[in-house]
Amino acid sequence: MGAINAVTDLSVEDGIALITINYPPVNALSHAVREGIVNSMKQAGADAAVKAVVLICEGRTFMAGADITEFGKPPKSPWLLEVIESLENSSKPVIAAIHGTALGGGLEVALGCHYRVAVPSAKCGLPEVHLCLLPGAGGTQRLPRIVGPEKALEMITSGAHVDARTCQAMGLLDELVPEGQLRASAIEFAKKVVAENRPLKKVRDMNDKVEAARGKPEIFSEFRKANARKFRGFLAPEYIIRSIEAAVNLPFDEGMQIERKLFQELMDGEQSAAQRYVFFAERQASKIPDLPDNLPALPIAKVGIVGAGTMGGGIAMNFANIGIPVTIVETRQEALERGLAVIRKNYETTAKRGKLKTEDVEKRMSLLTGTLELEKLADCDLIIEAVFENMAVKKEVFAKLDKIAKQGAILASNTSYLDINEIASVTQRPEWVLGLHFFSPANVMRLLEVVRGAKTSAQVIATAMQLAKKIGKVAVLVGVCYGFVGNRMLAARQEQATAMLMEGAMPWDIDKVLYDFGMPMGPFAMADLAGLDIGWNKETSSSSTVREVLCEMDRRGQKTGAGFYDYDEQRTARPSPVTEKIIKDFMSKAGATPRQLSEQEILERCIYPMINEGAKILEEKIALRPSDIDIVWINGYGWPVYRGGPMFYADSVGLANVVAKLKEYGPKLGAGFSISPLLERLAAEGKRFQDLK
Ligand code: T1G
Ligand code: NAD
Repeated sequence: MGAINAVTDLSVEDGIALITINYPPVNALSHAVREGIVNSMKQAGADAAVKAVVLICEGRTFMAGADITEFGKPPKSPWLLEVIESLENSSKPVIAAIHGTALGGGLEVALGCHYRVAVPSAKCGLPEVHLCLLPGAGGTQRLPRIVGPEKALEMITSGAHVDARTCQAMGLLDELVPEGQLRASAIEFAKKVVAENRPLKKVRDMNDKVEAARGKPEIFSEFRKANARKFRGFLAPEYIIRSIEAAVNLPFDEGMQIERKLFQELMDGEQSAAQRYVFFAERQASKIPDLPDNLPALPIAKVGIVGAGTMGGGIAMNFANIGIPVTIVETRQEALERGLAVIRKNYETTAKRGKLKTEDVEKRMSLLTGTLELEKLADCDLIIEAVFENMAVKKEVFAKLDKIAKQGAILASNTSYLDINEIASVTQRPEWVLGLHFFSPANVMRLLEVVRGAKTSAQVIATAMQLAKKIGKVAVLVGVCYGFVGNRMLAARQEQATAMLMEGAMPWDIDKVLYDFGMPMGPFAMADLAGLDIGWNKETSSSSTVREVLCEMDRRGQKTGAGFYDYDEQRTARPSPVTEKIIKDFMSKAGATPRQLSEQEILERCIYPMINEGAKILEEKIALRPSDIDIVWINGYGWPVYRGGPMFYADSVGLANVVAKLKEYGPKLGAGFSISPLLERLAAEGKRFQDLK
């Protein structure tokens, strides 16, 4: 037998044919892999000595799906459906041997096999929803036949990677075999199937569970209702539900046609194009051109956090979650206890939701040590400062850390806006200083802006980028400027949102437009959540802005039950006549005449200046690539992933349109506003940000 093609090998052992796929990094179902399987099945089928077939993969994982890099290119036969038919229609038993992650088309291939065995560390999932797709090779028709429609709805709309034991319990896997013995165990399993003359279990023919759900439309209507908020704006979940409905209500082949039609509609849609762009953009973000690939990361075995406030606590949890001991320093015992209590409460809440075992709560808490002595951080490998956003306070802390911390310790600041170079300048080791900008809540938000200072060393950056992945963060490398990437662009949006209040729009008008666009909330609801008094000083307050007046009236946001909005006991926001009057007073004092702003104008004046600021950030090399900016906004500010991020969105509306609108709004955008030369050039050349290399 031997090599069928460059990525497929066919061998026979004791009458069992082994089709072995080897197409790094994740054995994606490229054309060559598909061809390899189909041709191997033909050969194995024709060989009388072959009694059964095992499909297995080399490398770190079973097939992790269709080859996403082939999407949008002319498809080549054999299609995935042909591959699956060649397996399912085999006259000899076919066993899928799974390790790593059997995902998407990879799991669909396994569902086309008659039996599935896996090692306990394996996971299975249909994550196509994250690409705004649905499993288009029978996944929505075969999975419900095995696990039932309810579980299939959960699994496919969440795209979750389900552990092997749970998969076995659901009937998705026939047997778990010992770790490291997959190949031999799969062969033994195949021999057992032959010896016991077990049937060729075709999933397509397993109709009990779907028939049992027939005539129960409430399964789907209740699922839609229960997830309406979570699925808001996303197309794929509804398409998945409809496809599974077809699996319940129609014969297999008709259901497959519905699945195919729905799949193609999604594949041809804007949302999938955006989410596929984001898939690769997220992976691109970790690639730093001027960092040697093999630069080893420094070991981080002990972490110190300075400040146990809103951010310090959440940051500490990220490290305790992966077993790294953390020492947290505060100035007062009361602040320290409050900070540690918040961490325990967060863990206990997660445990109550069944997402953490009680013993793990204690294990993680035991990794946290509180102290009032900065000196206790002397042997830390990494120290992250999260004290007040005040340059003098931060410089004082860094000057002390410079004397206390061991040589080779990385010193990081979680500052939201301040100059990392200035902070580093108070130390004798600026090459060990950088910004690690987490987002609130720091134990939840996936984004980490890694801020490279002028003197930060390559090894410190490499260590930070790799550590981010270990703590489950998406790291984006950014340069030093006020507010880095995310907050700098946010300021451009906030400035316009505030300006439009003086033209006739109310906070709730502006928030509605951004909410309908897909943001989790608008700028004013967000300000109320964070607290209107961040950066506000009672002593110097002079009623010069709407925000100041609100704070002076003790309307400091959700925490005081009122801010831009009024809040009831359930913290539900309602437009406030108080705020409306304050705004109208400001307008009449300014002699401004209110006018009706269209939703289109509100949207463009909030988003286009952000895009323009993004272009300036690229000009100044504060960000490496436009897609990094998109990853910042999707993972740090709730930009809807199905719109690809502000720079991708700009390309989708057309840079020439963005420039034209910015020119049209001109003076309304403020005295200091100017259009980025890069944006103007690309627009004039009919190019996109994606064309920037
Ligand atoms: N196609 C092509 N390349 C892929 C790929 C795929 N499916 N999956 C991963 N890669 C590349 C990735 O770009 C990166 O490349 C490298 O592999 C390592 O990935 C009909 C239509 C498998 C859990 O959605 O979730 O099947 O950057 O950095 O963190 O129904 O990759 O090194 O050059 O993410 O260890 C459904 C997507 C496809 C799974 C591994 N499948 N992949 O995670 O490594 S749609 C998916 C993942 C489909 C059918 C439909 C993860 C992973 P590079 P990585 P990782
Ligand atoms: P916070 O006021 O909630 O907490 C700061 C803590 O630092 C307080 O508990 C204070 O007692 C402590 N502290 C002050 N000086 C100290 C010192 N010398 N030694 C030890 N502890 C000291 O503030 P926060 O919201 O956690 O913000 C902390 C930093 O993180 C700021 O730079 C902020 O800009 C940044 N940040 C905040 C957010 C956010 O949403 N809150 C998001 C990202 C970054």
